Amino acid sequence: MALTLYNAPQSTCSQRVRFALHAKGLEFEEHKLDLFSGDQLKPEYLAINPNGVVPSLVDDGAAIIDSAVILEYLEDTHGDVAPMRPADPVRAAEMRAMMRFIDEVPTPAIRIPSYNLAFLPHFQSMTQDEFQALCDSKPLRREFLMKMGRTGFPQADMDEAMGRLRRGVERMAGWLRASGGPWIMGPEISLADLSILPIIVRMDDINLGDAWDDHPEIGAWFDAIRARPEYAKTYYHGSLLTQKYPHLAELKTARTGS
Ligand SMILES: N[C@@H](CCC(=O)N[C@@H](CS)C(=O)NCC(=O)O)C(=O)O
Repeated sequence: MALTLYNAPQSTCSQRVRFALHAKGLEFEEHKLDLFSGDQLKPEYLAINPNGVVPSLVDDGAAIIDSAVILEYLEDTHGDVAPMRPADPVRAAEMRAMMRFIDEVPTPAIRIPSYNLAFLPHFQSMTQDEFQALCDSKPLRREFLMKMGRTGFPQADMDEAMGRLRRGVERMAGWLRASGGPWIMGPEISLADLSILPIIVRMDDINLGDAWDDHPEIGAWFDAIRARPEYAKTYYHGSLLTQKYPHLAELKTARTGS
């Protein structure tokens, strides 16, 4: 079985899938797309993923798209190695409900500060016509980009996103307390942990890590997942925004001293 992953180092959705592939010890060919050059909108990639986003996994010629779908697909095809979905259907349903919550509430929210704090300059030098053409070329993110415009999301959108991120953090802390940890569903790591991982990493990276100052269970979870060997493989150099955008690194150093 030949696996090919189309993804981007800093893409949060890609990071979930990289983590799962490494956790299962699967060999895969990695294609890194440059999302700001528009690799994801080229006809040859749209033939794989008509949504024009990463990640996509191609398994012996079959294209599997959407990170949550890919995570489930890897359980279907490689569930015998490092299983991350409970065998009991009720527990599996609980996990899927957590994944849906994560994809409804914090996942869309993290894009707002990410774009405002890091990605916005990529769009600011464009003319309005160029920017509109870019928006129109995006099958999934046209309206999102238009809302951002070339001046960034307004404060009201940032506040709303922060509220959603805080609700995600609260819910995660509740899951960890209820399960007793160390993972969201208890003693075994599951797809729920992988789903929220890139959000927690991104929040920490862009200086929003104080959102769990009152939730030591999240700090302990974060330490535990960072200690796993697949974490370092997933977050290779260049995967964090602070590794690409020096102003974010300076902000973080000023707050945490590290
Ligand atoms: N629901 C999709 C969302 C994928 C997505 O939004 N990917 C972003 C990176 S995290 C992307 O490719 N953006 C490219 C663009 O906006 O043009 C998934 O989970 O795979």
